[in-house]
Amino acid sequence: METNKTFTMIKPDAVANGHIGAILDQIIKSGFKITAMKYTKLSPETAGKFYEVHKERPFYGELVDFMSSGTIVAAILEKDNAVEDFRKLIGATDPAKADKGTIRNLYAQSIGANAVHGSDSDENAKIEGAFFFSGLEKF
Ligand code: 3AN
Repeated sequence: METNKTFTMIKPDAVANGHIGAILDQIIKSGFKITAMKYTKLSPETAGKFYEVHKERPFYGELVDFMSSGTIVAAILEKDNAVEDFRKLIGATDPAKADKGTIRNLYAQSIGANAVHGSDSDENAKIEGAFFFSGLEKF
């Protein structure tokens, strides 16, 4: 299993609030290398497909609406122990519970509008990266 790559999105709340630069800066200064990046907007269909694993959860509709509500930045990140280290850097799903100085502590609005996504396993990092960046074998 790979352990050196993860996938992230800067979510519509953080993009709309002007935090792209600060978040990317924090990611890079924490030792991650950006190996692919895309500035884009998801349709409700695409957001629904991306979050299909959460289909049965009560917040699925809200999540899909939110993630297709504005521009996002999707990126593949590289670093030793990338998945785990990035989850630490972003903090808990609920920003009220996120450690001080984490990206969600600094920039998230709520448990739904929580500034950034980070893959939760190597397997999902691969699937999620391929969802946005196809045909880029070396990434
Ligand atoms: P994480 O992004 O920290 O891995 P998950 O996988 O539990 O968290 O949830 C995926 C996404 O669904 C979260 N990033 C968040 O935007 C949204 N979400 C999770 N729990 C809730 C909730 N209770 N209400 C609204 N949105 C939620």
